[in-house]
Amino acid sequence: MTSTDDANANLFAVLRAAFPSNLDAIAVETDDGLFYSWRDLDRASAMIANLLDALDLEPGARIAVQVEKSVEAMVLYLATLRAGYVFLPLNTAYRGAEIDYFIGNAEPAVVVCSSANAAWVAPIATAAGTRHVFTLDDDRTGTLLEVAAQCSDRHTVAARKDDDLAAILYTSGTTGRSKGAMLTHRNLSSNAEVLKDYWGWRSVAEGGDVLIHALPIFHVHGLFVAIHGALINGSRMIWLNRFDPARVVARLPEATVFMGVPTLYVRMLAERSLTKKACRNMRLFISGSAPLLIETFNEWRSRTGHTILERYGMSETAMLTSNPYSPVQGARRGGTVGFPLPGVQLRVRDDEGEPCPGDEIGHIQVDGPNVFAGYWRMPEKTREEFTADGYFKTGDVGKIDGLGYVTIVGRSKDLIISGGYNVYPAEIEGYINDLPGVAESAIVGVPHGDFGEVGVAIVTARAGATLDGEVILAELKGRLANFKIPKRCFVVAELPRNAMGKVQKALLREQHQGLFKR
Ligand code: MCA
Ligand code: AMP
Repeated sequence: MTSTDDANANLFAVLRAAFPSNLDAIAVETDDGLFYSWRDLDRASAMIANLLDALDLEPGARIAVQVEKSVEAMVLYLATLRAGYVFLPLNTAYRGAEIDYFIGNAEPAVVVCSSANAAWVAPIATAAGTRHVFTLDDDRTGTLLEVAAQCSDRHTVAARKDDDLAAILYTSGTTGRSKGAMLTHRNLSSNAEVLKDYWGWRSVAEGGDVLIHALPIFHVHGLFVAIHGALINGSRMIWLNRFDPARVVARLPEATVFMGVPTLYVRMLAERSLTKKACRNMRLFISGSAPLLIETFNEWRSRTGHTILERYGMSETAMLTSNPYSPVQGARRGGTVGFPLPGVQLRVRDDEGEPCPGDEIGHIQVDGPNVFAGYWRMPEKTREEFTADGYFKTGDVGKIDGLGYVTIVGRSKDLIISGGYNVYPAEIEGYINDLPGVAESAIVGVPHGDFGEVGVAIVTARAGATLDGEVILAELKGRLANFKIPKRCFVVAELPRNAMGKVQKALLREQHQGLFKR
């Protein structure tokens, strides 16, 4: 259903319209034995939406959420949509310095955090002017649910237009400081509708689908691509609050669709229980968020008989390209991210912004209804990231071959993707450079058998100071999300520089690339 003048463009209205007629059917089954019907999702999201409405918030108010994954956390997302507010998910690994920045930048009216973190999150929120702080834990406790239990389970979905904000997701692109990508109801609903068809989701009448959901729900992949994919198709989810390769493999025989970052596939391949028999009921394995090594692609196919479908997306755009689902559209080619999705314009330009002839490598630029509305309160930065004719500069470097397949060959932005999480060297270098005795630092990504790539720090000391790499890493712990902390830290006399005095990161990558190879 797309929005017209009379239809409500609120994404929740689009998803709710796809709920099966039998609301008592199971919508979500958790891996530890809880069952939620479609009616449960509708009632619970209505109760929390009524809680939010009772707070008398400004239109466009942000609801910041840093909680462990749970079905209730998903319901909070749905409630925020249906009440018409702006959902702001935050990685559960973020610590004080990061949360301080996000809440200061987004100024949320409401913050929902885990009870374990409330002691340090609440003061940050209050200092930033947040008037309401609730707790929500993954064992179905917390003040949010206690208050919502007193609210009505009937709620009229707030009317929202295509261009009204639905969510803000922080990402950093080139510079170290995170920017809030503003996503509208239409950005998200248009992408969900395209993927529903493109990935062959089957209606209940066609036998339906069952998605295994094992990704975090504070990023696009788990929050939008996976959840919207299931909900907009009325499909059941088998829900894991934390990824566990053995548990995912054990549930594969009951499922039909799985989505993961490459690390999840690498870890499942290490499970002896992963066999063709375990995958007999599956119809689709999707990978994205980071490059899928051709070795993983090939090993998965020989072990399970399934050819992984790799796709490419961003926080600013949701999904951009996908390998074909049906053989009629073409082969799924490992090492490529397939074709631009219907409605997505994708082009490759050189450093001067001119078209790259043939399949020459250049800067990937995109346009489409899924491309975000800009960075939150950063109009200048937003303008820099779009071309004069309105294409978004992805910061990715790639090419389009003669058959139309897109291949990502690198990034012009200084970005490490570790286990599917983005690590921005500039951000970490900033923290290290502020440590006593440090002259300067460079963070580079090196191959890692499990996470794909991880950060390694190379640091120089001020005159007269002596540094210890382990001490430097220990200093970062507790201040920054653990996944961002470099896995090794080397102290050197000086950093290699080119003629212009720029640190030669490529040289550092080459020096350390063998550190974590399997
Ligand atoms: C955990 N650790 C990591 C990572 N995850 N280190 C580097 N990179 C990581 N990704 C560290 C922890 O800090 C901890 O270190 C130790 O590993 C074990 O932590 P734990 O939480 O137990 O790790 P895990 O459970 O094994 O998590 C690994 C994981 C997780 C399951 C691969 O990283 C994950 O779910 N990644 C998916 C991220 C995602 O959803 N990406 C989509 C982004 P210590 O012991 O020192 O604390 S959306 C996107 O990119 C675009 C839009 C798109 O196209 O989708
Ligand atoms: P994010 O900051 O979470 O929006 O991450 C988006 C970035 O992830 C993209 O700009 C790409 O660099 C990378 N990415 C996403 N999907 C893929 C993929 N299939 N292959 C390689 N890189 C990818």
